[in-house]
Amino acid sequence: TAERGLDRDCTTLSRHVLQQLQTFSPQAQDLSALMNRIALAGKLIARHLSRAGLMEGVLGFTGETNVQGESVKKMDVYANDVFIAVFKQSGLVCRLASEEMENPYYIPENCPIGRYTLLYDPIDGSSNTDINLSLGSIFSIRQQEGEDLDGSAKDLLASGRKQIAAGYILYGPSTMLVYTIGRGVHSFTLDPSLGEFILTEENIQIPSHGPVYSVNEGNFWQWDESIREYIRYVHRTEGYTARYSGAMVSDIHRVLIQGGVFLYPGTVQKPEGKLRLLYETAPLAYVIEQAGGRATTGHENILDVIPKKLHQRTPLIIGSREDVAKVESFIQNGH
Ligand code: AHM
Ligand code: MG
Repeated sequence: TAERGLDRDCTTLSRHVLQQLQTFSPQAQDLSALMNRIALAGKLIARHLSRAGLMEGVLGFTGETNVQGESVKKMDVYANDVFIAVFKQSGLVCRLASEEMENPYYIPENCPIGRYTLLYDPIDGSSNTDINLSLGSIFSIRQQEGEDLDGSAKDLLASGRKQIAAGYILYGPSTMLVYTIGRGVHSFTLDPSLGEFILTEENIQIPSHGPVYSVNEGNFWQWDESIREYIRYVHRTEGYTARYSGAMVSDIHRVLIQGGVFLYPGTVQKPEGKLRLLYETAPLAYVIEQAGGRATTGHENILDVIPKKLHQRTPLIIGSREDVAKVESFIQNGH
């Protein structure tokens, strides 16, 4: 059995970023360094997760509630702090904004020169934490626009088209990193003995249609009738299969590879749904669009949505072109 890493001449993540940009331009160097830092955060979190059950005080809730009104887990705090610690030393990032922090976190020592902002969800799928199931981290990088002298970070209230890199880390049986810098989507697998993310697949293309539909059907009576109608259509049509893990990074990763659609629609109580635009839906939309798929709120391309606030939520319908179009047609035309 040949080892993939050797077969492929061990293309590491940082080398891959440089190769894609085919240049030693400052931006190529910056992006390579930024991706390297994200990879380091991923390795630290993966290591912590793999031993979580063996350590005291690592799992469970902190007893606090975050800005979103959700109970915070110790793992959320740990992973949030890992990203901060890793980017403090990067020199490149002046601000970080995440699901776990009400306002952006500024790194003053990086600010005059740090030209980038990192937006991230440190732990996606928090409900999987204490039961040893798949989790993720989601990241997005934007160029800082203007000086942000008043610390309002207003320049972040711009569409997902402003992302210069985005992706996710999937903590599953192995740890994978999937990213795009606008030149296709590429996946890497962590070789724990080398401590390196090694290229596993380049230019991933999502199938135009697939068997998977991934949605929390427990919310059925909370949805709009058009979403219920779509699900009824799925139920009476042959060839669909339901998959929903509680961590969208893993569900959307499955959809990326096998095709299909992931939905988190609005509900009666939360018309905008649950997921946040800047560090959840926009980065995943960027990845899926780069792989030839689509992401929409049902009425607007996710990458065109301009948020009014940092933690704005959007409904999400994401995946294979034809499957997303089908859901859209139920929302817009009722069939
Ligand atoms: P989180 O970042 O707080 O974990 O929330 C995001 C997660 C998604 O990964 C997942 O698809 C969804 O929330 C599950 O929510 P629900 O239990 O409402 O279906
Ligand atoms: Mg999240």
